Amino acid sequence: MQSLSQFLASGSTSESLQEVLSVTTQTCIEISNALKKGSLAGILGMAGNENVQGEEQKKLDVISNNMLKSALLASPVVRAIASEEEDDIVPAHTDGEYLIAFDPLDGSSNIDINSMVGTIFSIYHQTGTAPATEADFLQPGKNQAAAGYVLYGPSTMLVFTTGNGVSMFTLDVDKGEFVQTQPTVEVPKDTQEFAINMSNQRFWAAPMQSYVTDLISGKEGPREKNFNMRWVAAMVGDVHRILCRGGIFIYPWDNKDPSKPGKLRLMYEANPMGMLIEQAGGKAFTHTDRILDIQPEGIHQRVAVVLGAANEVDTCLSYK
Ligand code: AFP
Repeated sequence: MQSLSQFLASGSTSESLQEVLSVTTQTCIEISNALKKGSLAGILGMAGNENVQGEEQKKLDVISNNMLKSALLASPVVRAIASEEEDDIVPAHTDGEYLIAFDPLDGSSNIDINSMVGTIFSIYHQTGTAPATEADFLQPGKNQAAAGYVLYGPSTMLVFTTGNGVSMFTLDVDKGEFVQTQPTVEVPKDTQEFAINMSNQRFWAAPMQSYVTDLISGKEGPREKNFNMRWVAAMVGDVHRILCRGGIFIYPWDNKDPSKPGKLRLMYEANPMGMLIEQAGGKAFTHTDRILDIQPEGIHQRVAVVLGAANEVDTCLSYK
């Protein structure tokens, strides 16, 4: 079994991208170690602030953000970072080559119940002669040079792509390094498992209501098969399940807050997960468009998300 550094060195990944991936994943190992200490380190609970999106920050949101921010800003190949927990982008080195957008701790409401959380990252290759600006980040997800996440679960796992398929790595805690445990990942085209927050059902648009009604009608309904439901409440956990055993994940538009086109963030969640799912043979859409084609209008933009098994995504979107 090869380590992450052996895997990267043996492929066509440029040295500078290897450096970004190595800094990001090493920092995630430190985040994983901090998470393991839990209450013993006094790091659970609220930080007492709100992020730019009006969400209360947990102490670990802030700690993870600061760890990634300082590690990435110190790397000479990094041009700038954007984080779900930062109001604005943070420029690093004008002659750096990479822009990194990240959600430092996705699913942070799971921390207090000792359940799954993760770090999601999205990397763009971009050079320039002036310090980076927000406009540099506003590129469609199809331009990503790499994307992935580190899942802090019973074991700590790294899942990423550089555009040549998806690989999974498991943290060897004795050696403090990621080791490749699954060289290829494929999402089956069909599924009988869906993930959606059912408590929002009454707020969804009519086509989504009809689609989910048909799923839960099971064998006796128009789909003529039973569906199982799972909801981790951390996208990173739900997408990991889909990459492991298939399924469809949906966070649709709803009219709870009609001003928001969805809950999930395009740059920190939908784009990196969309790239992973597509690289594993699945599909990733809003209710109308391919996620990776969306031209972002702002770094904290939200979108509706329907991703996973290709045929099931098609079926979901066929409801009008
Ligand atoms: P937090 O990081 O604030 O816990 O949000 C996680 C998340 O953005 C995404 O990872 C989940 O899929 C989704 O929210 C869960 O949303 P619900 O609160 O509707 O379950």
